[in-house]
Amino acid sequence: MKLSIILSTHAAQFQAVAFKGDFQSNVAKIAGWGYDGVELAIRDPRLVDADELLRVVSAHGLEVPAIGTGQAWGEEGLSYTDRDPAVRAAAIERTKAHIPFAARTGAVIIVGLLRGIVKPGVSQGQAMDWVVEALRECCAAARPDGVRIALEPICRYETTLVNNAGQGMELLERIGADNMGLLLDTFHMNIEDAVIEEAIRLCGDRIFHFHVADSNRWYPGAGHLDFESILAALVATGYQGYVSGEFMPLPDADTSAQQGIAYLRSLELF
Ligand code: LER
Ligand code: MN
Repeated sequence: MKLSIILSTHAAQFQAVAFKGDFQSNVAKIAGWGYDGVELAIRDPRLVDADELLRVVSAHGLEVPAIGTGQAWGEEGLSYTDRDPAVRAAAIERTKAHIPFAARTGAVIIVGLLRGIVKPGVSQGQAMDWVVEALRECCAAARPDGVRIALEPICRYETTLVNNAGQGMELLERIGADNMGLLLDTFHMNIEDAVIEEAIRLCGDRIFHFHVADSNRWYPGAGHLDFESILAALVATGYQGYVSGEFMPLPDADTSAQQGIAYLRSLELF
């Protein structure tokens, strides 16, 4: 199974991203530690030079398994569930704007908090309808290029819109697109899914991407999750994608990345 870690192309506020800024030297370090890929967190594709990003990543022998989009929410407040239709439309357009780079790299486009939260004056049902409409439109736009989109169940402390694996599968059912799947994140599953391995089995071949952090959102091995068992369940689904580190840069970014990969590679599965 291949391993990646998240790298933001720009400075960002979200804390569970170990590497931000100074792209080239971060890519070199990540490759040097033995990772196979970098998951790129890109706020706005118009702000990055895709050719240059790919040149740097390829020069270090890395792949780009996924593109994270959450900074458009975190830094700009875009979401599919805003009361303002212009903001909802902008969130959909921003998702679509990732399609060309995703097509070039084979990356999955991640929808985390870009779906948004339930804002005052909006019902949960209305918000979910907007999420379904938005993702149907994005999947239709991505399909001709063979691009896949992964919705991430996210814990209750960040949103009420799709917290666990079962709700994620229900959403996929409603969207009804074969290029729509799920991103499962062990940090969120530890809070929301009664048995993480069962959640993985439930999602099966609809798992398009996978985030790892330990129970405390430190690097795997720093908390109490049973990664041997969790990743065995993932392998048993036939998953061929990346396991991507999304954890706090603690005690510092370099140490967390090195400890995380050392621990994961020490498991039989890698
Ligand atoms: C993003 O992948 C994630 O896991 C969320 O916690 C972001 O808010
Ligand atoms: Mn995540």
